[in-house]
This record gives sequence, structure tokens and C-alpha cells, in this order.
Amino acid sequence: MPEQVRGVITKGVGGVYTVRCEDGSIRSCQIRGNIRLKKITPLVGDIVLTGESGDPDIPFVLEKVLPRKNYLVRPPLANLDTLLLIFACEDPVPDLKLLDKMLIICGVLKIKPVILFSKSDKDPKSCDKYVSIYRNAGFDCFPMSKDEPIQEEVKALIRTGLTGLAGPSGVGKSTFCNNLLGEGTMKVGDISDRLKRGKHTTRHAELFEYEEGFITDTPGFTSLDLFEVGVLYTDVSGGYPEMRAASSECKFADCRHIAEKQCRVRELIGDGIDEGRYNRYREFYEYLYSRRPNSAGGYK
Ligand SMILES: Nc1nc2c(ncn2[C@@H]2O[C@H](COP(=O)(O)OP(=O)(O)OP(=O)(O)O)[C@@H](O)[C@H]2O)c(=O)[nH]1
Ligand SMILES: [Mg+2]
Ligand SMILES: [Zn+2]
Repeated sequence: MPEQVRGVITKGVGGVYTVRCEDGSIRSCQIRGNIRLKKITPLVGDIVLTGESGDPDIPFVLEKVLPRKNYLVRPPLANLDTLLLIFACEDPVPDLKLLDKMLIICGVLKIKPVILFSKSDKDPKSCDKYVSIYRNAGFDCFPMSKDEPIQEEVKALIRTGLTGLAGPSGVGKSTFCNNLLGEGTMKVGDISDRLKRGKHTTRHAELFEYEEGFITDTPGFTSLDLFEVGVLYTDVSGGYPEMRAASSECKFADCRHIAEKQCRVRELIGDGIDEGRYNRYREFYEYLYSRRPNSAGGYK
């Protein structure tokens, strides 16, 4: 039996997976013919065992994907410690609903979120406003501009473990990677003049070494359905540290902060709890509650 070597998937394009192995080698792997991998799609960030394929074109094969700590459907990444959520304050304007959904998912998967509002040069005031909303909510959140060095505080949060980037197209994820790792690491695209949207320049996730850890650039995405990725209504509050802190003062221990009397969370709206954040909480909660298991028309 040929020797198996362990490594991490750094890229997967067209069924060919690049693996950075523990012995320092880089192996191009196929999965063809491997029955053990039938039920699982390997992802960037997966720890795998590789073996020889006997095929000179793609000389190695993925033998096994080792158990994952966690994984994201969007962007498709495995074994994350930190998720760097990048949203532009302008061009494109930030989709805070998408951001809040990602924060809920981080809560479910126990991934540490760090939020960056990019393009602060375009509208410093609105950038500061967004940053203060998310800082007040209890998150690590920073303004960023491509012509300024990446803040040391941000670097300190991502220097170990596996960090993924996530955010819409055109917000500057690849620009951030180039600032961090050196110009030319990733191709950077324009945004469309008319729609003020990105052009999906990055097509595949790709993992790079950074300090003592790894960082992964990803393609931008615009939509995400919490129900489809398996989030339950009971998970929503996990994306709202500011509400959890206040809920100990709600009259009812199981307060949902929707229609209950003497709800401290609702008392604080506009005065400690951001109204937009609260409204999105309510929308997510009501949507997922309507789709809970065993509800009328449910799936059980
Ligand atoms: N003004 C300004 N422009 C920026 C900033 N960061 C990125 N850009 C520009 O935004 C455009 C898109 O940047 P990319 O880094 O390709 O964006 P991306 O998030 O990787 O986009 P996808 O790969 O499509 O998901 C480029 O024209 C960048 O130069 C910034 O801080 N300020
Ligand atoms: Mg990109
Ligand atoms: Zn309450």
C-alpha cells in the first residue's frame, strides 16, 4: 500500500484538489474511483489523507476527508476558526441582513466573527456609523480602506488558526488578501458602473499561509437562506450578543422579545439596541419559526 500523506486542501477546481501536505509537498489530487468520498464534497480547509493515483496526469488521489470541526455552505469552507466578514460601506452599499445572517451562522458553528467595513475612503461617515452599530452590539468590527495599512488589531485576530473571508462581490476581499499577503496574490476586479456591484472576479476559494495560520479568499455571494442551511429559530439569538445581555432583565426567562410584556430588549430599542438589528432579528425569528419542525405544513 502506497504511503498516505496528510494535508490541507488549498484549492479545488474542476474536480482537481490541491493539497498542501505535512511533508512540505504540494499534491494535485483527484477523487475519481474513491468510494469512501462519495457522500462528501471535499472543501477548501478540509484535512485529508492523500495517496498515489497511478495516473501521470493527476498523480495523487484523496483517500479520506478527516472529520470536520465545522463547515460553511456559503462560502464553501471547512474547519474555520474565524470568519472575516467584509462589507463595503458604499459601492455596493452593505446588505446588513446578509451580515446578520452570517453572524447567526457563526454563533451556531462557534466560529469567531470579525467584521470589516471596507471602502471607508468613499464615505467615512457612513462607515463609522456601521462600525459603531456592530461594535455596540459586541462584535470586533473595524473600518478599512485599501490605501491604508491593515490595522494591527485586525492582524492580531487572524494570525493563528484558519480564517475565511466572506462577503458580497466587489467589496474588496481579494484587495484585502493582496494587502495582507502581497500584491498579485489574488486578481482584483472592477465593479460595474451602472449597478455598483462586483463582477464575481474570484471564482474559487483559495487558501494561503499567513503567519501561524491560514487565510482563505472566496468568491462573493449575495443570497443565503437560513432555513436551507439548517438554522433553527432557537439559533437566531446566538447572532445577537447585545440582546442576550439584556434578556436577563426580561420578565420571562424564555422571552422571545417579540410580544412579551416587560421585555427589556424591546425597551432598549433605539437606546442601546439598534432598531435595524432588532427588526432583522424579528424577521429571521418569525420566518424560521414558521418553518419549524412539526409546524403546519412542516416536514415531519
Ligand atoms: N475606493 C476603494 N475601492 C476599493 C477598496 N477596496 C477594494 N476596492 C475596489 O473594489 C473593487 C473590487 O475589489 P475586489 O478585491 O476584487 O473585490 P472582491 O470582494 O474580491 O470581489 P469578488 O472577487 O468579485 O467577490 C476593485 O476595483 C478594488 O480596487 C477600498 O477600500 N476603497
Ligand atoms: Mg475577489
Ligand atoms: Zn425580552
